[in-house]
Amino acid sequence: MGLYISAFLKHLGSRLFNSDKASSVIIVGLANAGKSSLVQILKDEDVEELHTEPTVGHVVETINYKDMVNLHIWDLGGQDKLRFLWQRYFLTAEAVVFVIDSSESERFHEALSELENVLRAEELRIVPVLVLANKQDLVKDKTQDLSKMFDLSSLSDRPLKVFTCSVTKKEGVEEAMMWLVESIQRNNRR
Ligand SMILES: Nc1nc2c(ncn2[C@@H]2O[C@H](COP(=O)(O)OP(=O)(O)OP(=O)(O)O)[C@@H](O)[C@H]2O)c(=O)[nH]1
Ligand SMILES: [Mg+2]
Repeated sequence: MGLYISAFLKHLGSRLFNSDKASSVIIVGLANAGKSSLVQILKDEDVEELHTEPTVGHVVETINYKDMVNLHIWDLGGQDKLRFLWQRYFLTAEAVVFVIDSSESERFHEALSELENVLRAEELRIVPVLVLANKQDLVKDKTQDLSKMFDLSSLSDRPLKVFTCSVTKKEGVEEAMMWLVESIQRNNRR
């Protein structure tokens, strides 16, 4: 009997407070930046080896992140011919992760221009944007500071923050994700 009551209360609580609801997060960025690799380690922190193929269209995963929040993660293909598809996902997105390959300085300009397009989208006006300067393990210039180049927070009043990380080394991802989860939760309370 006690079990039934506690299950009922849990169900009631989740209906009232919507705690089972998954927040939609879109992951975008140029091809080969490490988006699908990121999803793999979010799904399974203990995974030893990452295997990815270029994403065509989208791949969606539902993840319970650290027992804190359910995330519907939309991993979108970054090849230039596929980027026009990103905007289809803007309307339902509650957060954006924009991944950059920090070792590919010749494509920073292109990445920045795509990030600006995302920030200009009306549907995403208030959603938090996490910029992940990935592949830090490949960066030779240790003075490189992408947090200035890719920090466009002065142009908008939404939560936007740049974090450095290496997805394959599993460094820096957790801190960045915690910021994102807290930003989503703060937005949902508004
Ligand atoms: N050295 C290094 N390689 C990484 C890192 N993150 C991802 N990679 C590698 O980068 C390559 C591309 O990774 P993906 O995750 O498939 O890239 P993507 O952004 O999903 O690419 P598209 O699906 O084409 O848009 C793979 O070989 C990954 O192993 C990292 O932090 N460091
Ligand atoms: Mg991919």
